[in-house]
Amino acid sequence: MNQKKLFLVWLLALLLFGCTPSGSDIETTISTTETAKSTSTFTLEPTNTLESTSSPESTPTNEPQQTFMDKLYPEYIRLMDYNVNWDSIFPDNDPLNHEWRTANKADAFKRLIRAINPDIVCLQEINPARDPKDVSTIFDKVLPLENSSKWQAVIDKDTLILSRYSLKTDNYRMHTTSNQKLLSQAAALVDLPDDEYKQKDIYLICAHFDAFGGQENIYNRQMQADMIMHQVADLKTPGDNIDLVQGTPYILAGDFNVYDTDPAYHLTTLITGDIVNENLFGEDIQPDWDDTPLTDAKPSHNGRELQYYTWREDGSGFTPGILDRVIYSDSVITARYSIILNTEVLSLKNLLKYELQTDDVMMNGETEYFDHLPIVIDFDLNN
Ligand SMILES: [Ca+2]
Ligand SMILES: [Ca+2]
Ligand SMILES: [Ca+2]
Ligand SMILES: [Ca+2]
Repeated sequence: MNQKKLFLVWLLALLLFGCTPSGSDIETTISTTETAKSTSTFTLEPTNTLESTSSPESTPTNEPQQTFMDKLYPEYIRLMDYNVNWDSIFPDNDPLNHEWRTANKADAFKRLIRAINPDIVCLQEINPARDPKDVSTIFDKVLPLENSSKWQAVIDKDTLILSRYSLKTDNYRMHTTSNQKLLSQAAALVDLPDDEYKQKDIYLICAHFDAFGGQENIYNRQMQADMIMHQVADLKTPGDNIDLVQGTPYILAGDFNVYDTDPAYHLTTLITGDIVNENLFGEDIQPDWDDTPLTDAKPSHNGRELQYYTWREDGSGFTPGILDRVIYSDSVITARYSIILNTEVLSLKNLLKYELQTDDVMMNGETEYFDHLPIVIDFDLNN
């Protein structure tokens, strides 16, 4: 039993015996049980269901208030982005498990997607040899759709897009030449139901950029970003390979491997449209529909605006980092709720409410090995 479980048992015992610990008691206990966690800011969860610190003070109003993880309005589109760590979401005996698979998170993944209840999903580190149905059948079991509809899925290399709405890929894929194939990422138009969203759909690129340091990998990441901006230039203007209806919201999600050990200029490219390899991918662009930069959603752990890392492995020699991003065309779509779901610091009340377990986002809870954490963003299409 680790220290956190001991702490939860202690807290339960206090509640059972009717004692109410003062805030300072709790802080003291936490500071003594959490001293080993050098990079963790661990504070007590608020006692209400709203885990965010950003909400306004309670003002009487008829408007619904954001609570933790609940969609504020049903018409918001919820995106989940998650690097799952090579095929960890499949059972041990799955013959298609990737050779780099190290963990079995099959049950935890089911709990996470049930709790998050996304509309569209971008996953990375799925064995490229898989049929995308391997993943969509998991969603069909855990989050069955009405009218016997099925979850839709497309895969490109290890990146996979899932949607509860139909996905269009003809004329919406990334258009790479034969020697640019490795730069390709999963891409699809999410065809939202016209009766609810009129003519509005969402275009999603689900990316996994080259990993590790070194000049070659840094160069490859820049090429991948340039390639995506080339695609954005195409989708905005009539002709060439892809055309979107003017004002169609688009989202660039995934694991962009944004490290603090290199300049990570590829992130700047993805937001500002400054293409570096202009001889290959064309002139710089103004990526948003109103010719402004895009926006990085910058979610925080459980919406509390204290921690922002999306990857962490203590003892690896690397500091926790924001490797994973959700970047979007903010002129036509707004992120109303942005969180990194971290079950490890989730209040007991919300663990119980969402039927999650403390270690659900961990590869190894004893060593603070999270690998990547899931990101949840609610998009409002009415702006
Ligand atoms: Ca539609
Ligand atoms: Ca075009
Ligand atoms: Ca440039
Ligand atoms: Ca903008």
